[in-house]
Amino acid sequence: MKLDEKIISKAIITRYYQKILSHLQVDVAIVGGGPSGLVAGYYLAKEGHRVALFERKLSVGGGMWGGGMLFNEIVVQEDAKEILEDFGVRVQPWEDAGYYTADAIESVCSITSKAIQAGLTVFNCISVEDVSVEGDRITGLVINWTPVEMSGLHVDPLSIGASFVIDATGHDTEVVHMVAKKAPGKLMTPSGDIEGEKFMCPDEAEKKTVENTKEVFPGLYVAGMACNATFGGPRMGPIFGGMLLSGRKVAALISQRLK
Ligand code: 48F
Repeated sequence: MKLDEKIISKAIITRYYQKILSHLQVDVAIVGGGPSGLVAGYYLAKEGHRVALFERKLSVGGGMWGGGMLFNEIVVQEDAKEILEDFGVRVQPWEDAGYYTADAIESVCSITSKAIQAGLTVFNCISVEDVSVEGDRITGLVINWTPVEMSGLHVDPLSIGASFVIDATGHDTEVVHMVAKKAPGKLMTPSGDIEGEKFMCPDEAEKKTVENTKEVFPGLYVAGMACNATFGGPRMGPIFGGMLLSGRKVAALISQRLK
């Protein structure tokens, strides 16, 4: 068979077009493809919800690829181990002290692969630049190609409708910032605005990340590092359990509301 570049191009364009068209309205839109966003996407998709994840970069995985300071091993604590095992990631106990290690590359690849096979649709190289709000509830996202954002081209964005949105953008908690800018004082935080991340304290940060995994504005939830940045918990240490537990918790909270 002689390969025809026009047929190949048509296949790529048509399939992508079908994919994006079928996700113009979703149950849950996740912003950020780090560990918390991917884990949330997996558990939501597994429950049968229509879920799209938008990631600014070419590759998902966020801060997980580099383990700690580019040593590409991750550490999780006892209660997060079963989440890695749900994804088929091989974990090894560390000194029988309740810590476990896993290869960072295997973790990102296995979590991503299982999440997509469970039904999560990932749109990479797309940046969320704003949100849609009707009344006092979030109703969707405003998106654009990352290269458009990077080059500063004057190109209008497009919109995606969502019943729920998860801000899983990490330290920068970008979606919450977008809401806070246009609806000052309206967040479900103690001050009504973003509380900001405090100094590093791994033990407290892990607990607070899970505790702070909740709704911050009607229809908008936070997961992962964005939780402490929004609600004022400490910065994490080089441990990933809280991210995984937060992703699973936000999926359970939203799933409950979608029922
Ligand atoms: O930072 P990131 O990995 O977030 P996370 O899930 O996990 C944090 C851990 O990696 C690590 C830790 C702390 O000790 O355990 O730091 O909370 O992933 C966030 C992802 O969001 C993307 C960004 O490129 C990254 O991959 N992102 C950020 N802003 C946007 C976005 C945006 N506006 N639109 C699309 N993607």
